[in-house]
Amino acid sequence: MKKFVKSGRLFEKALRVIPGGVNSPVRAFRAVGGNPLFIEKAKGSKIYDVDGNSYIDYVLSWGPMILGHAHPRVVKALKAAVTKGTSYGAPTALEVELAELILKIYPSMDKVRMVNSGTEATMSAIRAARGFTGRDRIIKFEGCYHGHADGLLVKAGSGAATFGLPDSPGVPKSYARNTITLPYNDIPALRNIIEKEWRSIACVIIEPVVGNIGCVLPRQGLLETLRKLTKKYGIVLIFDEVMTGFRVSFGGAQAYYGIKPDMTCLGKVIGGGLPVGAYGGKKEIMSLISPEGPVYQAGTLSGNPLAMTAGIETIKELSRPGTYNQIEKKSALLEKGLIDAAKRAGVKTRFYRAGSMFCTYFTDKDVYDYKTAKTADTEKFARFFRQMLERGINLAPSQFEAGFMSLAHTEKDIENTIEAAFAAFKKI
Ligand code: KE4
Repeated sequence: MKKFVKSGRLFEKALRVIPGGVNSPVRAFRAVGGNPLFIEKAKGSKIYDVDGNSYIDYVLSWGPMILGHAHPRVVKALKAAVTKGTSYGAPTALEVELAELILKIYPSMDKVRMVNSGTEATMSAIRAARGFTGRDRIIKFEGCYHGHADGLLVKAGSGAATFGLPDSPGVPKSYARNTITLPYNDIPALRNIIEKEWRSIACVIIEPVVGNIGCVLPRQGLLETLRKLTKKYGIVLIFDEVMTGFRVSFGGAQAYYGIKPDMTCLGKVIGGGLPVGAYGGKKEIMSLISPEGPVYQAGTLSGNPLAMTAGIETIKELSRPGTYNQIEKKSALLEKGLIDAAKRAGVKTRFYRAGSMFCTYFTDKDVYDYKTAKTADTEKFARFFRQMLERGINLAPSQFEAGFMSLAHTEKDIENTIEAAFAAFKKI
């Protein structure tokens, strides 16, 4: 039995000074029970808690650590960068270099603006879309998470076409009213709303693969229909690729599915573990962004030299030939092993994967939207999570989160994970 004494003590102290003892809710283990692990360090595919327990890590800081933790190339570059100061509040060559790299890999964007989180990226992209179209309302999809800006913490109103309702205290009804929430993969509902309401709709924002209800794939035709309808009615199509960018493929979901959005939001991988978000798109839209245009958006630490350094080195390392074949092989090996382990243990699961993001649902129903994801047995997931933790495997502490593969995971790591999963499936 692993010991979690020091984590427990730290959590008690944290609870006295930080809401819920954490700086982001999902880390608190509320969905799986018990106290969260406090992490001491990480290297490659492994993460080590303050009690000295080690784990093969499939959270990878919720996506950024695609190279694995503390990659030598990134650490070396950061060590050199930090001796030159940590922030200037003035432009640097590094910001130009990262922007040029991103625009080369995401050609749907003519220009890109660095911010400090995915939330800032989506919030700013939506403001740009409203500024560009002069329209107020937005469409999002149930279960898609785009960060915690007010207008995005909204659930569907009674009838889908009616006004959204706040999904959190503190969000004014007046904000929520401008957000229409639709079921993911419901093409008729999407067509119906747009054809009726397009005059008031500034943008549609979508996770082209949903990583925030586990891992939900777009059905055949969803993204194509979305692209056609938004083009026809002058609605800005925003792909929130904060999670899918450099994850579903090097060029993200837009390259993988061959769909060109009007705007793209990025985060996670492009910061290599440091705080970076980015939003970009067609020049007609991006030329509206201050100081070039009237749509205001700013940030003290946007384009921070350390964060740019980590992002540049990460993307350059990812650009090496054969990298995505390697991570695809590792991800496919894990997928096969987990599906097989559940079957052999007689546990009904559904497994979905897009590139190196994936999810095992504890359900025997197909999962294609929020409602069907909710058929999963969260208690069973929580028991599985605990069994895997005991066996030294660190999974996302919620049935409704995605898991991630890194280039640092070895075949041995994956074999150990599959063995642990078989034992865990049998125990739950
Ligand atoms: P941040 O503001 O957390 O950097 O990014 C928000 C965001 C935007 N868009 C997508 C598609 C995202 O997945 C996220 C954040 N993802 C969660 C994981 N479910 C971050 C983990 C957390 O909230 O602590």
